[in-house]
Amino acid sequence: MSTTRILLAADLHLGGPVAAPDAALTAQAAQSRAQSLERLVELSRRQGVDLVLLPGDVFHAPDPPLGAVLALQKALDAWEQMGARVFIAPGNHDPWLPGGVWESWPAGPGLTIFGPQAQGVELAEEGLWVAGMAHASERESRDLSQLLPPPPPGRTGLAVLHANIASAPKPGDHEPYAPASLQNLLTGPFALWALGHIHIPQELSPHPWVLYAGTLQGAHMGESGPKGAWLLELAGGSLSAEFVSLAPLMFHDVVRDDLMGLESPAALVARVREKMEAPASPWPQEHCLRLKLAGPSPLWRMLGREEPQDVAASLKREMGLGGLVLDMNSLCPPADPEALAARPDVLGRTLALIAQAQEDPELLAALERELAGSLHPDQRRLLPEERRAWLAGLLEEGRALALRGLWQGGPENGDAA
Ligand SMILES: [Mn+2]
Repeated sequence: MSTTRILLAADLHLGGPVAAPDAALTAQAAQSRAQSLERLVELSRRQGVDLVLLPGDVFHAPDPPLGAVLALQKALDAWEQMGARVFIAPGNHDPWLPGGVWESWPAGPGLTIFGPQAQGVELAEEGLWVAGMAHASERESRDLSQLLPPPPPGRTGLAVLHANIASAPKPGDHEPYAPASLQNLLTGPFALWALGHIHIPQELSPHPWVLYAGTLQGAHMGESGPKGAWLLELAGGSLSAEFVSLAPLMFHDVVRDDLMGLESPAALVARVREKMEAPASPWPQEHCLRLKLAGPSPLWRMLGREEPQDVAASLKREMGLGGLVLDMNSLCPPADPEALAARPDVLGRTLALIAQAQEDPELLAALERELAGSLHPDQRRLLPEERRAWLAGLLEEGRALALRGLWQGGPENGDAA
């Protein structure tokens, strides 16, 4: 029984920016997208991959820069030499436009770039049918999944598409280009849906397989978690899938507000590490962490003694990180703010006012309306409810600031902590 090895990667965004969370990583960040593509090629070589599926946003823009074009051509040449067939289904960032980069791309013997007309390619030897199509604009509104030609009888169908499934978990808002419904994919004639667009790798179904490749390299701290590609094996009609972490820079986003029991900095580091998901990668990765430490902590004095950047430098070094963005604005002493709010002193009055604003939606709404016009453009752009949430966060930070600056208590001067 012959086995077909398939590599699925999407949203390479070649030519697009990657934010370096540390000045020392600037050069590496600039190279990380091209480098992740090199790793993809090397993985294909090591695994003897037969098919490479690239469902869109291969380029970050319809007119990609020279470096991005050269990087892709080099990869395609390498795949051609290996005898791998490559299928590209352009997405919303790199749509197929007349006279654009895809129309003029040099043909290769194993290369299929799907165009604005749905198309199926028969691979008779493997018994496969690979179907796909391109976004024809930067705002594709059609459900392309329903336009793909079904596999002929006796062929296993693989669909390659850049599409938005509304029900799939995604970070924040995602533009609903080429909307598709999972239910339609599940009842359709394809054995595999190789999807691009959402940057979180995910398996939406194992039968048929519905997979988002995720992006190959996160663009910034907001694109946290493992980024890489799926390796699939197709043998006798059954498919298996394994995710391989490839991104040269891996971003992590960790919030810890459960710090009360931690009495030593080493225990704090261990608690943070617990939340840093880091699957093994065949290649070295720099790990960059956005860390928010919040709430009451017996370590508040130690962490507040130095400048925050010095605390961040020590944690970064201890944890072997490439970059660390540390937010301790909501860290506070292990005091009871409710009890303190009853006191008639400055701290008590301040805490009482903050608590009032936190508990009374009317007061918060009034504050939001009063401030809306005079805020920074970043906050003026927000919807009223988003601005209220932002203000609520500020109140939380203000409470921590008041506790840190005005609290006189603690066992060392006879006040109960
Ligand atoms: Mn996209």
